[in-house]
Amino acid sequence: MGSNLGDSRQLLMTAINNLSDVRAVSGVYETAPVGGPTQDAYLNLVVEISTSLEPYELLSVCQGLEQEARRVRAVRWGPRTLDVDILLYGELQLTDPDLTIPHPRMYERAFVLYPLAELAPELLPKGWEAPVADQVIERLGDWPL
Ligand code: A4P
Ligand code: MG
Repeated sequence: MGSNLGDSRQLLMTAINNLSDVRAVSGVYETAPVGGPTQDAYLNLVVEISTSLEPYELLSVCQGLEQEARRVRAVRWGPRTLDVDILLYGELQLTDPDLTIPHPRMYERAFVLYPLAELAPELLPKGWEAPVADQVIERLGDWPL
């Protein structure tokens, strides 16, 4: 999840509270914006849930949370009250513009890898050369994010 518009901390908390079966929540990271126009810093975190929803149903839930936060889409990678992306769904691999899993850009992004490493340091998504924790170690120079 990410937010850099409005009361980001509150918006993230509300989104988490509206998810079912939350298993774990990472710390909240203040991160410099990656891509897009000049914009404020983000707050980012990662949540683990257990779910019986199918991937596209889960995507709808994520988009519902964004609507609850009154997200407006103006520019790509622009500021947003709330972004809820699916990073991983078990071992599933899916390539569809509407839903690509693992998230195609998670590998390169410290703002994803740091919080993810708190919850799943040993995770090794298919195609990755090293587990999440190792990716973080390689990016220690990126701190502060
Ligand atoms: N979509 C495809 N795969 C997925 C997935 N795994 N999870 C589709 C969620 N959605 C997925 O999403 C655009 C389209 O991606 C949707 O129609 C959905 O069906 P969006 O939420 O409208 O826009 P977005 O998330 O901004 O798009 P995009 O291109 O996925 O952005 P990124 O790559 O996720 O980057 N900097 C910091 N510091 N922190 C951030 O959180 N986020 C972004 C967004 C850029 N810079 C950032 C941050
Ligand atoms: Mg998104």
